[in-house]
Amino acid sequence: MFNSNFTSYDFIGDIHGNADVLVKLLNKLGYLKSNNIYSHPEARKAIFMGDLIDRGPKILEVLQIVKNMVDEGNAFTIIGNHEYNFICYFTVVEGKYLRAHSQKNNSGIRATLLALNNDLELIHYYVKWFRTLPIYLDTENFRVVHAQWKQPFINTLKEFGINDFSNTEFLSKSTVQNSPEYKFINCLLKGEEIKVTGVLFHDKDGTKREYYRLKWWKKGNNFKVDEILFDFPSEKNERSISSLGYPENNVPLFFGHYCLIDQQIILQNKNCCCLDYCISKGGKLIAYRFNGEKELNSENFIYENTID
Ligand SMILES: [Mn+2]
Repeated sequence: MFNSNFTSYDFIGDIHGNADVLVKLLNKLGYLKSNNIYSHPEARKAIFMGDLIDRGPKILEVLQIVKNMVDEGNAFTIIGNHEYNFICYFTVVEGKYLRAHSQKNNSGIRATLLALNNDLELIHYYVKWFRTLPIYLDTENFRVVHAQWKQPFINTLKEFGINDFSNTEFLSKSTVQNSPEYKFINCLLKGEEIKVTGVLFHDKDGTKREYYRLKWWKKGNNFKVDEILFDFPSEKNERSISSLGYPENNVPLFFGHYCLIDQQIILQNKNCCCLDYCISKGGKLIAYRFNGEKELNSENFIYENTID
């Protein structure tokens, strides 16, 4: 699927239903629409980081644009945690939904259901497609995962021959808290979190929690908590945290998920690049134009802002 001699890829961050911005970005990148399908005149290919759905305002249009490109061989997309949640929400195993239809889960999925007109046939059409999307891409020239590249977990998935959610048993196990499958999927699609006892964080839903998302791409032994954890309150905390980072000699890695709103567009590392700048909250939709370089270059970012 990925020829090692072909390296003309445009990696595109989390879209979350922002079709108009996506179209502007595709145009800026030189993709042209014909017969309702975007393609690049120089045969470049787009690679999406997942999280196509939820939030809005044009989720169905995003799905159509991306799926048409993928079906035509003009693009690839991996799965994000939002597509994963969507699959689980609509999959019943032993008489139970794999993702509870709780008030919180219902509200997370509402925009997508509205966009799909609550049409069960259309919903299951996309569930079926999402279940074919790779969890990660591991090629000779680059890698892609939605949130975190954790080599031992990838290795185990490879041993089991699993790289999507087409297997219902695996899907089902991945929803059982503290199972190995849960641990792997939670890490690759949502990223590791570190528990800091006694320091409560009020997340966006107002829930208090002690877990903080780790800036796992940083490498070192003595990080202060506020250097390496997202949203850590500015209280004094003496604890130090070590992190393995992403190996310097590995091929460039692209990921999304971390919603880097109000942050400068920078590379996390010379071979490590987050492309999620939180388009649904007034941020940007970002692409990285790749041509096979081993060391990434921040001049290769191309982006579009939210359309008011
Ligand atoms: Mn995500």
